[in-house]
Amino acid sequence: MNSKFWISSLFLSAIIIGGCSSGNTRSESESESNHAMDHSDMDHEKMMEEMEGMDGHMSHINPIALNDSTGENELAIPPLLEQKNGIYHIAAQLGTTEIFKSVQTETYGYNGSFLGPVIRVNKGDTVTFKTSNELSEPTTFHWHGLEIPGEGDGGPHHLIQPGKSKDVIFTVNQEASTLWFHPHPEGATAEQVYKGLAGLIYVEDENSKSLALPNDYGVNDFPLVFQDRQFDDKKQLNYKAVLNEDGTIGDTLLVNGTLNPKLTVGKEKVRLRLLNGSNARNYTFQLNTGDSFQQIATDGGFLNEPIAISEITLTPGERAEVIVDFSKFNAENDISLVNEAGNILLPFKIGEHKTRETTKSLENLNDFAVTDEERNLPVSKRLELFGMGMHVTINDKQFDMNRIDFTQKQGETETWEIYNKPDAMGGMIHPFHIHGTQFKIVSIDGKEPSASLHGWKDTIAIEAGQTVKLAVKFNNKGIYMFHCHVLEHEENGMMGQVEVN
Ligand SMILES: [Cu+2]
Repeated sequence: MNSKFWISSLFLSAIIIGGCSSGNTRSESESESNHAMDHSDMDHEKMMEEMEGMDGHMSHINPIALNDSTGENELAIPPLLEQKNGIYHIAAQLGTTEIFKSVQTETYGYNGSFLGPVIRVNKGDTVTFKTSNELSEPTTFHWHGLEIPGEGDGGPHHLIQPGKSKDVIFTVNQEASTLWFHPHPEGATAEQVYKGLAGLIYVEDENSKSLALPNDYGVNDFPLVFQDRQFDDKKQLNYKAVLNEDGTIGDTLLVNGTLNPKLTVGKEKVRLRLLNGSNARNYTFQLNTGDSFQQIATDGGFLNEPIAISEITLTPGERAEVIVDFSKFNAENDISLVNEAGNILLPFKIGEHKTRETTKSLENLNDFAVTDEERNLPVSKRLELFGMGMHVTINDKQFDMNRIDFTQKQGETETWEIYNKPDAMGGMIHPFHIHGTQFKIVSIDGKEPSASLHGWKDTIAIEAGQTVKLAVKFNNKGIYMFHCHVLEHEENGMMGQVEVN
């Protein structure tokens, strides 16, 4: 299609609907669209100039639809990596992987050719992550969601050269949660993740072990890493060829690296730990039948009690844990996890087996609360996210490794106010992530967040025009990144640094 025509019609539709569109937007309220238009005049010319040169690449919408999973392959379950005398070995490696039948695709992985293991740690344990770089390029090991001293965080300052190793020693000091890890080298994060560097971290504690939750790994408790990819004619991952400055998306979904996956489950309650590990695509997860399921956890811990929902949106970097009760379905039912467009992400095959009795109710999972003190704290850090493509900024600045943008005292809670300033196109969702902390969402546009967000978070989807207030506390010292988790926005400079001392 003629790109200018496509872009101008897109612009026109942006005016008509007054916001970013279907695939990448959670809601379009009228106030939002009016707000977006207030800003459009001054930015209009600059944006139109940019769009002329953009070669049809725009991800204000998700222009590439996902293929349905045919369900022909059983979902891969990553190996569990447990400690041996407190030590975990984690190596970034090059390899080839048979994603498509009889085709070898060049990939990256941790302790293997593609993706990584699930690293399981226990609260209170002092552990050593022995990391090594067996790639032919520098990388880092970043632990997304982990409260860890800055020097072990694996941000862009912590490059490990090929053939080199680094030990990261720390004490696990946060509650049970599903975290993840991935590289974070400046300029190569998006490509390295795209090629397969990502894995999960499970934090367990006394609470998670005593609750009546499904917790048999790979039996009734499943990790699900969602990543969309665009393969070339030779079924290779040619990142530079498909790179989109506003977020690289593809037509092919891999779940745990499996193409066309299906998951065989018992006739029982099953726990799904969802990670949006994509570079840029958002997913609104639903059951094809419209049935509800229960959300039990956010990024950094359990909700206070399970909540019944019929859909949940995760932007890149975000996690949620949900429980689907398959005891009400049987083998004849055609049950799948689908996205907002109805694309089949993961079909389920329901067996007759049962792992355990599921009569125990699930209540009192946690005691999370936003206190009055946190609610009434004045704003001490203001951030404005703005722009698109190569021109994304935070407070009008692009990332500079030699600039500290903010400082904060260890153990002190501050209120961060983050505004996603719309552009002439309406703008897009920026998933905002802070390293080294789990924060609380105090408000979104002055209102209480939904029950789904009433828990510990490290990444929050901020829609165009929205202002969020977060209560942020760092329990460790060091330099931490904060950034948009659309990996191409991060690469393009939508990132800053806070020094905690
Ligand atoms: Cu962004």
